[in-house]
Amino acid sequence: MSTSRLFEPFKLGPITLPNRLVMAPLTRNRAVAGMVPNPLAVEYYAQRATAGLLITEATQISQQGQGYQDTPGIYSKEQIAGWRKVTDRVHAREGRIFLQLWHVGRISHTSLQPGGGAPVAPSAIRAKTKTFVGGTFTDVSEPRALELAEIPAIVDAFRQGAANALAAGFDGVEIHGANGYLLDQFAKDGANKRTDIYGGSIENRARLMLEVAKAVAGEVGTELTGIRISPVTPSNGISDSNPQALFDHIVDRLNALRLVYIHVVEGATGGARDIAPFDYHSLRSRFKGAYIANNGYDFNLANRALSSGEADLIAFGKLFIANPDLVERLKRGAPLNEPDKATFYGGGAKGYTDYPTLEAVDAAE
Ligand code: 8OZ
Repeated sequence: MSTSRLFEPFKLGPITLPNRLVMAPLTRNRAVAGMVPNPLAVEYYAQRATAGLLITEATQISQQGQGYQDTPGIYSKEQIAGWRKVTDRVHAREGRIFLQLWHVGRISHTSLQPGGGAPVAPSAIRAKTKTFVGGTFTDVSEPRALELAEIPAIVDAFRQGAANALAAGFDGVEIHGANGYLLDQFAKDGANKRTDIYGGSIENRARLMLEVAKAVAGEVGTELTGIRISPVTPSNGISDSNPQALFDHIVDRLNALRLVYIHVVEGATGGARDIAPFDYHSLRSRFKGAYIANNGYDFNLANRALSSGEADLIAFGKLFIANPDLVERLKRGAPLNEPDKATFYGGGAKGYTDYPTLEAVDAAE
């Protein structure tokens, strides 16, 4: 048995996590009609309930906020009812689960948008990236710039999504401020060329993310509100000329809002950790709440980050896809299952709910 800070409890706002492992939000594209979570999601999340904290796959707060086929929502009664089954089963297994609130902004396709319209963005600049619709990867559509008058409704959709998440039984919510989606598009000057109060200076570009954080925290409580950021990721064609100054400012303001955690994707999401110089310690020291570190962590790197005090919690993505009992496996130093990329996005039980636990392996022997 391994002794590691990873297996020590952590108090996150009102809840006590039994360990420091977080299941990262992971898009799986298996929602059913009406963008209701797949019935298999109940078993998928429950299988992973020994994680200190589960964070759901990114979940759109409105139809406009959807950018890929078959991602679940949190804006209809049916979606809330579908998620309720997930939270009930996770809680029955004594797990804890936050819902990730998502608006994709320009990373979308007209075929997914209300009335077949253009996706919305800070500025009418198409991202050089693809989305997944109709079973294939397709260029994202040309977006239109949001009118100033439309912005309050977007903030309100995040707030309502958070209220719906609590109605569905979630323990809290995570705002998706990362990976080149709407809030990251507003924050970063590669995507935001606005000349109103939401563009130009760092203060102006950060405004939407901070308004959303304030509205969500006002709805569900600061102690149930976390946020994910990715200061230097190039995901989805995003870029910024001065990410350190931008995110130092954002994290100062998130600290003033007293959010319960920042969840930081360090480096290129799902890729190199050292893609660009960035001082993550600066964010850590500015923020008094919890710091969840993510991206390419394995057992050793996680231990180092926890023992040096660089992070409070570590989020694992691909390892949790393939290892429902990741906590137990790391504790025992047991071998890990390999994730199967071909079943990450879309499909059914294969590569979703059929990864074996150690217990299942032992029983079969
Ligand atoms: C992979 C495929 C589609 C979306 C993210 C929500 O990167 C995603 C995502 C990841 O945050």
